[in-house]
Amino acid sequence: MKKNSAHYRFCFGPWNLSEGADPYGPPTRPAQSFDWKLAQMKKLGFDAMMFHDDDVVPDVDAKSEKQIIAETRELKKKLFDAGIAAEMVAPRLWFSPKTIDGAYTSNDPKHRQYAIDRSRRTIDIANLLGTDLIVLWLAREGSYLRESKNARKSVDYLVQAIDKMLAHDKRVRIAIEPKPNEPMDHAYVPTIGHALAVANLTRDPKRVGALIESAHCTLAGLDPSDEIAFAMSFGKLWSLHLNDQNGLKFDQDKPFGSANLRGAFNQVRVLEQNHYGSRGEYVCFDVHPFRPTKVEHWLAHLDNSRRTFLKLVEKARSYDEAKAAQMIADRNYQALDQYVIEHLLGK
Ligand code: GLO
Ligand code: MG
Repeated sequence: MKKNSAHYRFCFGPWNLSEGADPYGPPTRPAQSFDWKLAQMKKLGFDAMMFHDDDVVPDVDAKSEKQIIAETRELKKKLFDAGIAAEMVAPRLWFSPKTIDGAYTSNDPKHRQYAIDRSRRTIDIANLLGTDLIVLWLAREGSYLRESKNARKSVDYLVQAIDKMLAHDKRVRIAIEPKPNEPMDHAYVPTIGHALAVANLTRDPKRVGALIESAHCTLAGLDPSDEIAFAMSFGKLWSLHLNDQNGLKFDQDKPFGSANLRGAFNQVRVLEQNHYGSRGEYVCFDVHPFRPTKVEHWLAHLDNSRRTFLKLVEKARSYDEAKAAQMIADRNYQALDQYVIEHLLGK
């Protein structure tokens, strides 16, 4: 295998230092300030932070343009002083009373407009932070019951919204983060194939790509490494949320490699083979601490995910491609299977 000389750069978001609340119980760790989170990121030696618009400007809907600019500049200075880059900004379109029944695909035209206006503001925030990447996790674009929405029209609404964002800024790039379910019963853009198909309908398909999250692929019953390979075939993998997921349940956001180490190896291998990171893309971990995690162990899920990733990079680089090729040529997949297992076990 051709060695990937690119040095990987790592990223997480403020929400990944979460407090442990779930639908059945309250937080298990006290909320921390942004400054504390930034300091932890520095301590861990990560390179970049990803943001929701309201991670940058809390309560963004209630603020004037002037205030938004001032607060974004203030945060930009903190990032600069810490030597941390802003990887992307995502409009948080799933909290507002105006997005209860969907954002870009709401049945109410006023609410669709709200989603577009907020997304344009997100682009302005991203510009001030020095990133051209906007991530769209389409949390509420789907349905709880089929008859409540028009799935055909929803695709038009999505394309129209993305077109407005592309027109707002000539340089902006949009990465769609597909997820098949949760919070919706079914989402309109469940897989990377759907995301790229939607991209193709927009006014500038070159500027619309994708972000893959391992757990979301698993929830769709798909293999994350194949999804990564698919997006990379189109040159469209612009960001990555590595994590893990134990089968078809609620979205678990486990540490990378925690549930399926071999699956994690295959993700790293495909990233290596296709030189992920060579165009400046970051490896982001969209992971959360297990709920019982104590305050003193609060950073471990991020540190561990990166450790696992880097160990798997070594495993991908030391994988004996010639030996594997012989087994493949001989159609001896039993031997290939055992080779992979023993390689991962360190034999
Ligand atoms: C949830 C998503 C979420 C997004 C984030 C950025 O399932 O993975 O964490 O990645 O909001 O848009
Ligand atoms: Mg994610």
